[in-house]
Amino acid sequence: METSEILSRELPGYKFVLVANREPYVHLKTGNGIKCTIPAGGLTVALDPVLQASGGTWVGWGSGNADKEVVDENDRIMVPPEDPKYTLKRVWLSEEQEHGFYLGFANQVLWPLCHVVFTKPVFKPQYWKKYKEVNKLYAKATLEEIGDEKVFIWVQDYHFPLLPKLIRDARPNALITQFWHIPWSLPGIFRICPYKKEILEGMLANDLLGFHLPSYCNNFLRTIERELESKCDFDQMTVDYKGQRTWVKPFPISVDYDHINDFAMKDEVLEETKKLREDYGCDYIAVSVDRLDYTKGILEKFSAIDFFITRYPEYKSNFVLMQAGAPSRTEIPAYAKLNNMIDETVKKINEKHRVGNWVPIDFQRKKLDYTRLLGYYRTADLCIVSSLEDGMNLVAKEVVSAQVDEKGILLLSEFCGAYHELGENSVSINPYDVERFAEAIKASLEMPQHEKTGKMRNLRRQVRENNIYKWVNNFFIEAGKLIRQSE
Ligand code: GDG
Repeated sequence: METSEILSRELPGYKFVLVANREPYVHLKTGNGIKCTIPAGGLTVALDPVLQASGGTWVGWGSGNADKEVVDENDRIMVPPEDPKYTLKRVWLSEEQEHGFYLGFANQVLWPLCHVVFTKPVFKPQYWKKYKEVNKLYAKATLEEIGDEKVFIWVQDYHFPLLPKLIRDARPNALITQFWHIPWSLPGIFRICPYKKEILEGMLANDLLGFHLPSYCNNFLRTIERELESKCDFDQMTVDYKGQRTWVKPFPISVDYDHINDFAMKDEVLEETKKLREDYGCDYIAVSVDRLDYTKGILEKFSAIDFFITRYPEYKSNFVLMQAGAPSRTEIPAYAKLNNMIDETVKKINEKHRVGNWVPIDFQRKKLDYTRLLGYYRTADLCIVSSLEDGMNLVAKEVVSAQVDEKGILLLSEFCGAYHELGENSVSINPYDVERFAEAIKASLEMPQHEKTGKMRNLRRQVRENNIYKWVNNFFIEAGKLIRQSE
C-alpha cells in the first residue's frame, strides 16, 4: 500500500503538516531567470511523494536566493512547481538567526551533547536566544497554516525541540509528533545543559516522539526521570508530564532501496565503475563517503589505513581508500580544525607510503554528483563506515542498495545506529582500536568471495525490506494508534 494511502487510512480527515528546517524545493537565481532545484536527501525523497499524494503543508527555511521572489503574501508557494500538489510555507531567517540557531545552538550545543565524541558543547547565551527566537518563528508559521481542522504535525530533528510546546499551548488538541535524527545520550551527559528543562518540556508536548534505536528511547526516558518530576513507564515507553502523555518509540530510518538499486544499474553508473577501476589501477578499492564531521571517525580511519599499509606493505600499489568528504559547517571552529587535521594527516600518510604515483588515500573534499556517488558505491570492494557515534548512518544503507554486483563487503562501526540492523552481516570495527581496525581491513580483503557475496545479499535483503517507506509508514501507523486510543 502506498504511504499516502496509509496516511489517509490511519489519520482520516487530518491535515498533514511537516516541519523541517530543510525545504524540499529551493529557488535559485540563474543568469536568465529563476530555477527550482530539489536538494538531495533521504527525507525529501521519502516525504515529498507523501505530501504530493495527500496534500498538506511543508514548513521550512527559505534558503534559496530567489525563494522570496516566488512566494505569495503569506510566504507560500505550491509545489512541485510544474504540477502543484501541496503548500510549501517558507520561514525567513536573518543571518544572525541562522548563525545563532543553526551553526550555534543546534550544531555547537545539541550536536556535541547528543554525540559523545569528547567535543565540548559551546554554551553561548546568544545561541540560546536565537534558537528560541527561531523556534518561535517556526511555531508562528506553523500556526498560520492550521485553522480549526484536525491536524497532524510532524516535526523533524534537533532544530526544534521547543516547537511542540509552542504549538501545544496554542492548539491543545493537535496531534503533535517529532522525530529526532541523532542519538540521545546518557542522562549524565545532558545534565550539564543549562537549558535542559525548557528543551525537555518542549519535547514532552509531543504525543509521539521517535528516535532511531530503542537505546536512544531508553536514554531519553532516563534523562526525563532524572530531570523532571514526571511518571516514566519503561514497559510501555511513555512519559506522563503535566497532564500530557508522550509515547517514545524507535523508528530506524532507511533509504529508498529500489530507487538507488535501479539507478546503480544504469549504464552511466557502470561506465563510472569501469573508469574508477582503470584510474586507480589496483585490485582493491575501499570507499568512504562522509560529511566532514568530527563524529564520522575520519582521522581514526586514516590511522587504520596507515597501520594496515605499514604492517602489510604487500598491499602497496594494490589498495586505495577513496574518501569523499562533503564540506559541512565549516564556519564552526571544531569543523575548521578537523579539515586542517584531515589535510595534514592525508599528506603525512601518503608521503610515508608513496610508491611512484601510488598513494594509499585519495581524499576528495567535495560533494560528489549522484552518478559518481553511486559509481563509487557500486565499485567498492570495501565500504568503510567508521563513525565514532552516529544516529543511524544512511551511507551504510545506500552502499548496500547500490552494490548490485554483490561483491563488496561493509566494514561498519559498532557505534552507528545502522549497526543494530546491519552489524551481523558486516565486519565490525571499533574505530578507536587502530590495530584491530587495520586487521579487519586485511581480513575483509582476504575473505573468500562467496562469503562476501553471502553477507552482501543478506544486507541487501534487509535494506530492501526495511526501506524509507517502511519508516514513514510505521510512524503514521503509530500516530494513528494514538488517535484511536484517544477517541
Ligand atoms: C543525520 C544523522 C542519520 C554525503 N556525501 C555526499 C553525499 N552525501 C549524503 C549521503 C547521505 C547523507 O549525505 C549523509 O547521511 P548520514 O546518515 O550518513 O549522516 P548525517 O548527515 O550526519 O545525517 C545520521 C541521518 O541524519 C538521517 O536520520 O542517519 O545518523 O547524523 O544520504 O549520500 N551525497 C552526494 N555526494 C556526496 O559527496 N550526492
